Amino acid sequence: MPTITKSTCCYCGVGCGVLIESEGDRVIGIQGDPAHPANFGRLCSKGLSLPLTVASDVGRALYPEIRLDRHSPRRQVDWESALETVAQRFADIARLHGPDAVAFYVSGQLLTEDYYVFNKLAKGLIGTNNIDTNSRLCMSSAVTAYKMAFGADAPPGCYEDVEHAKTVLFAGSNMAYAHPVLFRRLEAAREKNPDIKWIVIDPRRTDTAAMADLHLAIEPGTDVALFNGMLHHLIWEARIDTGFIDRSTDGFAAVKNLVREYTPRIAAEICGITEKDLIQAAEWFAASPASLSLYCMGLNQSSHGTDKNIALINLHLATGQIGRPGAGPFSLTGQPNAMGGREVGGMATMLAAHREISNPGHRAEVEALWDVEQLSDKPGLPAVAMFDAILEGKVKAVWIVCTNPVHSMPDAEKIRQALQHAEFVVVQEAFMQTDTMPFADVVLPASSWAEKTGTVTNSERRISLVRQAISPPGDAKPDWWIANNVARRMQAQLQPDLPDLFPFTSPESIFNEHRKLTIGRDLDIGGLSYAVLDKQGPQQWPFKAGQETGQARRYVDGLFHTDNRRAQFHITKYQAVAEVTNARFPFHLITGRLRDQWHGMSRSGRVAKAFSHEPQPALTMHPKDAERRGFKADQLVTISNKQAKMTLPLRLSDEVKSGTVFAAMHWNGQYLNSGGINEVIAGKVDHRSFQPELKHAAVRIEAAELPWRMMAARRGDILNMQSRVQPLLRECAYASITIESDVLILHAADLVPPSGWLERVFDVLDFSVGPDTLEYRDEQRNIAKRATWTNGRLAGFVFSGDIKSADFALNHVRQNMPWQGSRLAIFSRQTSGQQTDRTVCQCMQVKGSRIENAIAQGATLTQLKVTLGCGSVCGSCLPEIKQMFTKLNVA
Ligand SMILES: Nc1nc2c(c(=O)[nH]1)N[C@H]1C(S)=C(S)[C@@H](COP(=O)(O)OP(=O)(O)OC[C@H]3O[C@@H](n4cnc5c(=O)[nH]c(N)nc54)[C@H](O)[C@@H]3O)O[C@H]1N2
Ligand SMILES: Nc1nc2c(c(=O)[nH]1)N[C@H]1C(S)=C(S)[C@@H](COP(=O)(O)OP(=O)(O)OC[C@H]3O[C@@H](n4cnc5c(=O)[nH]c(N)nc54)[C@H](O)[C@@H]3O)O[C@H]1N2
Ligand code: SF4
Ligand SMILES: [Mo]
Repeated sequence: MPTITKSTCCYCGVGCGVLIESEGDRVIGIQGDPAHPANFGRLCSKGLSLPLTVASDVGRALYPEIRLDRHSPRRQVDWESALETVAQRFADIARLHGPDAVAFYVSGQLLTEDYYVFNKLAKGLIGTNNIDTNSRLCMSSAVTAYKMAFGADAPPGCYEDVEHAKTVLFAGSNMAYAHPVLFRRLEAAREKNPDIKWIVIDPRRTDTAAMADLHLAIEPGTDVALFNGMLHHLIWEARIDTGFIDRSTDGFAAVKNLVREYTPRIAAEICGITEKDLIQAAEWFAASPASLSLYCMGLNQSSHGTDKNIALINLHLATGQIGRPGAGPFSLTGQPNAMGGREVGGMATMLAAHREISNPGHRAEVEALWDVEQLSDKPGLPAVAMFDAILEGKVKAVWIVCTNPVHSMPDAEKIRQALQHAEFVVVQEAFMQTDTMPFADVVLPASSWAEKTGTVTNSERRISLVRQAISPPGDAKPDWWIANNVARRMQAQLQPDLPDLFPFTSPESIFNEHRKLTIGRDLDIGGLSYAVLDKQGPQQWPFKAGQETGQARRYVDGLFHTDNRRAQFHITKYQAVAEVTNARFPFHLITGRLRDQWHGMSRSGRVAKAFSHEPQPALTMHPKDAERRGFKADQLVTISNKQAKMTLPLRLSDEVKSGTVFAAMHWNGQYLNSGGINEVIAGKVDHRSFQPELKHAAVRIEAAELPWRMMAARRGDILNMQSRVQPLLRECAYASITIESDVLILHAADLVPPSGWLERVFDVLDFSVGPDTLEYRDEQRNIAKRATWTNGRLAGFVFSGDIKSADFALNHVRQNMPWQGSRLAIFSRQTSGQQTDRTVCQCMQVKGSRIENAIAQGATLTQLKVTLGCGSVCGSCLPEIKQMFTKLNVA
């Protein structure tokens, strides 16, 4: 009998409830939890494919590993030695060089309980505030702005607001991809009420933007000018809410003065949009009975991300669009527990339960609650500065947990150098093949989704239980357990006289201590416990002792969390992106997400169908820009700036404006010959939030002159093959891995084949010549080909130097049908003009061409769902299908 475990999806900040179906230690199915208030049973393509990510132990971190020095390989050890080594080295370095010589780099994907222990270990025991997280790359501008404007962190609204809003402003958010289940609720609301207006602010015509009533395709980084211009118009036209401004805010006069110079005409010019559109957006925003803005990385990941957030909040305050159902500035959190990390204060710039390091009263409170002597009053190093300090040798030991900085931080080469330079690097991971892993002196294997218990807080401040359904593979342990066991050993060394700081025996015992720290704070969860969460389901904070439920919406009384309870306006001057384009680097490069992949792909990359929507890495360019330069679709181009150079295939689309190119952030050394797009992203930080500008770089694009081409495909055990091919990628000027069901596809290019490379490809993909493996060689033309058959079916090929017949061969590998006729035909036969046909629907694997044909023959959306099945499961493809209807001019 399968067991059903109620838990939470480990991907995005929507925080959908899931029902995990398991048998013994195998997850065999998943469903959305109909009772969970974030998703009411729905899941997106990523959530639905979670069982596939835990189906195999291949590639998982299974046992602790240690290397004695940088020149020897790591070897497997038992937990005792691993815990002791980490405790000893961290304690030694802290004793010898001071507590600030060690650092922790953690993650918004940790559970609150994991986070809590790490934070207490760094700040309470070691006495350093050097604990920062990948949330610095994600939410810190939103946090800073909320605190500046409202005196407290976290979104004021709740998910129900998406159903009450009459104008929805999406700013720098591609919700159709990044928060799909919540997006379904917005779609449903607009279907019910077609008067609802959607405004999307994004330099790209994303699936979200394509569905908008008004898409403002602004120049990258110009949001502040836009918001200031909108406010100018509203002040001029007396569309502001002076009652609310007088009653509930401070600082309006200075803002009014500032926006004087941002006339709609000037602002529209800066943004590269029409004045009419800017005014239309302002009108819809102010006139609406309820305007909701939903914003994400397009605002936060900027060298002036705090200003972008503030300028938008200024608009809400000036128009009184806050504190009512459907109104308010709602920052969407990216990771499943971005909020929980903020709650426990697991960042270099804050203390537990939204307290401030610089506030002596706050420090004293935490000292008393933790029973420790003195917390450091020195702010810790935020992510980018932390890695700079590692490179400079100021920070000597770093413990990286549940994040892959060599891929996700800006300036990948600098991060690699920093980790190379560090004295001691600990990597606590669930998967072995990340780009950060080669730098680990110690690997601590972590249990992961479905294998651990704790809590997470989603975008609407709702705390949900994550429950263990199966045992972790090998010797992997929960993150809190690892931290707690090192901490206990470290306390024995560093602070033996203090009372036991780490008495935790379960996630619940940690939660109970965390709860104590929140009492009396804005996020008071005094009334919450595992028992309450278990019985009443997920709850929003604040949830004080004695209350029956949490608070859905904050600031409904017009009172804020600042000292005088008034919200604060702040002036926001428009500043350009940190790297401006010029004659040498003429293109704006912007970055973002794909629909079915998650970050560094260590998890989603294990699911073949996650590749079907966007099988290959690409740089997207406007067709006119390509034509001007003589570029063709699919050719390889180099992207370069002062920092680095990398190569990607070119994709042509008018989704981007002329002058702007786009690359997805996901691809990295697991599937690509380089570390991915952060090779060329410098990431200058915002001076208040310290968040780096991950969304933008100024770059040059040139044709990559790489005449030697190679393509291979092989049917087999994907995870095994991928792990064997990965080390070969870096040797080529370009190489990438794509996965299609059980076929691995390898593309490579260079001036000439790297010496011995091809032989290694034959070897790792199992192409040794024999009765079922044919070879063709033309030494003069530098062509080498092999193909192999299993049970009379083509099971793979490697074509080097001439890939003209690759499409024909690939189709045969895909189809896996008995081979007819001469096997030798494989080396010469070509198919004509194969069009790349993308898989639009991941769940039912429906190709775009089939959907288009059906639409052309008059099918309605409902008929498509019935006949082809597309859009009938998770709905993530609906925005794209709706665009197809529009494109084919069918209403
Ligand atoms: N499928 C999928 N979903 C995810 C994730 C994932 O990896 N995959 N990750 C999760 C996480 S951690 C996060 S933080 C969220 C991110 O969610 P989003 O922020 O919605 O996603 P992104 O694609 O990173 O960026 C959003 C948009 O910002 C636009 N943009 C770039 N520059 C600018 C600018 O200057 N101004 C404006 N207004 N827009 C700009 C980009 O074109 C892009 O479409 O997604 C979460 N959900
Ligand atoms: N250019 C550019 N760069 C970006 C962005 C962008 O838009 N553009 N977005 C940024 C944003 S918003 C974010 S959030 C970051 C994300 O960047 P990362 O944090 O690097 O992203 P992930 O790949 O999700 O890393 C999580 C790691 O934890 C591991 N893991 C999974 N489960 C567990 C577990 O239970 N325990 C432990 N210990 N490990 C586990 C996974 O295998 C994975 O390697 O990237 C940032 N970088
Ligand atoms: S929207 Fe998708 S990825 Fe996000 S929590 Fe829900 S199922 Fe998971
Ligand atoms: Mo994020």
